[in-house]
Amino acid sequence: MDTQQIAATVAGAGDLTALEDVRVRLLGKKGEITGMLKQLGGLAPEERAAFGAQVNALKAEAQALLDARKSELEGAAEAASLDAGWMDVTAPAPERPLGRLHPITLLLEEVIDHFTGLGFEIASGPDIEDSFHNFDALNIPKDHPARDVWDTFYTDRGEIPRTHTSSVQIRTMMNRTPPMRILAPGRVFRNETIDATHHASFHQVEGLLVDRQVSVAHLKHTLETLVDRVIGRGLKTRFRPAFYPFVEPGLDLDVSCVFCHGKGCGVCKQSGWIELIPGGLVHPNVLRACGHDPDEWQAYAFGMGFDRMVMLRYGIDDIRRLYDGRLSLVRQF
Ligand code: FA5
Repeated sequence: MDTQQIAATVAGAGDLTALEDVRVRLLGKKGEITGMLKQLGGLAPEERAAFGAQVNALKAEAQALLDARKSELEGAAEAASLDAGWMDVTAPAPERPLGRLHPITLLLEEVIDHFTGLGFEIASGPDIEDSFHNFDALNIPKDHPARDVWDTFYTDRGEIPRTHTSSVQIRTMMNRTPPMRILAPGRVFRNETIDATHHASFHQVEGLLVDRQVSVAHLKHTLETLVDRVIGRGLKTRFRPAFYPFVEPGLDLDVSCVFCHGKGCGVCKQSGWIELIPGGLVHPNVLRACGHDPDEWQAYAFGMGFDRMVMLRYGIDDIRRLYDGRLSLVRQF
């Protein structure tokens, strides 16, 4: 075996395992070069020195070739593993679709922001009410025709999915001592036929302020400021007398129609005005039912139909669009 044969055998080892086999075949205990060294003992003394030097040189060369091939193969193995685990840390992250807030939530956040800035606290009450909080304490006695105005659902146990957030007025006034200012957003339920402006489950936001010497002027200012800051600057407003058993006097705030700017259109039924927020001064009977002396304390209250406010603010002409669950709506905000 000569240097050239050894070089060819070593170069032919394709990986580290094959190279180890070659090493054993050449330099192992029973390897070919080891075998040649073993033959030294059988040689004549004059041949021994020359043959010994030749075999040792061959052995050193074989070792050098094995070492060189080994580091070559190790380098290639390392490069392959780096290639397999390569990662571009500068590559942009895969895009994840972002959620959007529903327009009801968006406007509610603005309204809450506006009222908390005026010192109102956020209050809440249960969705399922009893007759006392939904009707009786609000000056709507049993068998009074006014009860029919609210198309009430009843559960099997006679409980009432609340028909308005005015029930929270009662819960608040019964549990706190005046003065107080609260805003109570929530869901309400009515057995109504669903159309473009009516739903059977919708939102109201109740406002209540109890203090000394509260007058309609305070309510008027509060509602006008709300319309101006939150619904739309420059909208005209007007107040009309209205009847709600739990307020006296009662009124409705109308705004000039945002769709036709007061000229008259289908949405405002050609009147140029849209009824927006009912309210009034809390009836003395209601204050008394909650344990407050109406001679000492007065209150104003209002109850926004919130879905309709959202529709006006964002130009949505059908209440059903707020509830049909289509992403095309929320993607616009
Ligand atoms: C009430 O519910 C009174 N509790 C409001 C109130 C509070 C008056 C405090 C005085 C003092 P009304 O039934 O009109 O009132 O409802 C209030 C608003 O809810 C309406 O102006 C309207 O915007 C909205 N609304 C009523 N019914 C529906 C419905 N089916 N779908 C969507 N919005 C409705």
